[in-house]
Amino acid sequence: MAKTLVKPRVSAKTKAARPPLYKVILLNDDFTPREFVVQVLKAVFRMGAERAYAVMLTAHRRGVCVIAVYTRDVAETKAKEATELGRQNGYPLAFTTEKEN
Ligand code: TYC
Repeated sequence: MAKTLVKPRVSAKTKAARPPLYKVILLNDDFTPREFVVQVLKAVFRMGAERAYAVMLTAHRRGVCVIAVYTRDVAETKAKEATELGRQNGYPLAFTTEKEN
């Protein structure tokens, strides 16, 4: 009696590609008060006081500090919002975004 060959079904489900992530980077400057930088980090990036202070200090000492990674839209919106808060208060505080490798 001929055996019936049963082929296993191979799942054809394709997983959605993960969207690329973007870093938000804090840039040091000589004018923005440290306390103001900390306030912005807490307000826009939802950091606790200690983390915000540590991030501010890293940017102050090294020139830049990566704050967080988000999808492109979120990263760009937060960087813009945070930079705008500085402008509204007369400070040159700057945040940029960069695609993660
Ligand atoms: N360098 C600023 C000062 O000495 C403080 C500062 C820290 C500004 C981090 C920006 O991203 C920054 N007042």
